[in-house]
Amino acid sequence: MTAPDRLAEPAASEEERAGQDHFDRIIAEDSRIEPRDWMPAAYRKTLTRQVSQHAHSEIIGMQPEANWITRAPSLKRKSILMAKVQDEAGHGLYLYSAAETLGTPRHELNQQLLEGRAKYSSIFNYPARTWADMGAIGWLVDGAAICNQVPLCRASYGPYGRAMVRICKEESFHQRQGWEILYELSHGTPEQKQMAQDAVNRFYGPALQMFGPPDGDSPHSQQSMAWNIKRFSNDELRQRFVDMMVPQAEALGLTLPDPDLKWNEERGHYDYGALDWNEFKTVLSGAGPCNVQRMQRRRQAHAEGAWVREAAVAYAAKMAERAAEQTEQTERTDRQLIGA
Ligand code: BYC
Repeated sequence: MTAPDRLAEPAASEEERAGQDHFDRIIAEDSRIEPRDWMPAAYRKTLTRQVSQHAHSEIIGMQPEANWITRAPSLKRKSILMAKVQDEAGHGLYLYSAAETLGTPRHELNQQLLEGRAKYSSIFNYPARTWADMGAIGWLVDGAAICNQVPLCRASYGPYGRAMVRICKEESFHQRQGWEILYELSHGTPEQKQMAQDAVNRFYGPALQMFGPPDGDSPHSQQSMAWNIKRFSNDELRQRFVDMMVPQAEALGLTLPDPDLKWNEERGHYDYGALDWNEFKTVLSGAGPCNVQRMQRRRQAHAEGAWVREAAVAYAAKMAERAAEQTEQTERTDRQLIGA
């Protein structure tokens, strides 16, 4: 454990001291913290923030792709896209479940999103204008998600790491379907190839910003890395992503929209041009191209789903009542049998 954290949270009681020692040992051994283990309040807070923001991103992230389900160019494409959007809903559910184990109920996390108190990934505030955008989202956005999320499978918080394992497997399928859409388009007519290139041009920069602000402007990174939540810094993962995407773009026959992209022999990495961090800040402040639309749609879907939640609660109450009646009946029969 880092010294600043110990100073920020002095362990008061003997129980807390023992808890902190246990926590420090687990982190030092690169092992896992589980929900019932003692953990520093700041660790719980940052994880609740990160995991719930991640869950919100999955749920809001359904919107740009759902937009194309009715317009997919074939039945096969439609069913693949539907499965992908459904997967994103599933990812949201695993992540809300993992976040809940930290003590904040799901309805409260959801409320934070609906009231604009919680963030979700900047990338989902961009419009999906053409069918090629489904390819670019799959290839670039899910590609960035894999790069960012594979290390999270080793996050120190057990429920989060375990949720990420399954999510990453599904993300690999998502990236391949995006790649395949772009490959078909870039090997189709000149217009189709242009459509693919245009989608890549629009999504490449925002995909690089998914990794978060540059390390020097990232308030949470240092502590999250000391706690083994994040395994690599934002810039390290961004670099890894660029290095991974350059040969893939070549194989697709498309170009990445960055005139400064160049192999640097000395560093053993690609150099890349500056990103537009003002645009990133604008999107985070709620003024991106689709922020208002995304939140309106989410609030509308939440309101329209009220009857489903009410029905689920009523069904659960009915089942509990039946189970209680059955237990009572069994006990009565038992008492009769033993003549009590
Ligand atoms: N967009 O100190 P930093 C997906 C915020 S889902 C918006 O670096 P941290 C997919 C950050 O939250 C993709 N906000 O923070 C789904 C913090 O704000 P607060 C989502 C961003 O947490 C459906 C502030 O900026 N992936 O791929 O150490 C279909 C300072 O940043 C962004 C995850 O959530 C951003 N891009 O690092 C298809 C992965 N970047 O809370 C695909 C898990 C930063 O202080 N999360 N912020 O107000 C993470 O790995 C980390 O939370 C981040 C940020 C790397 C995103």
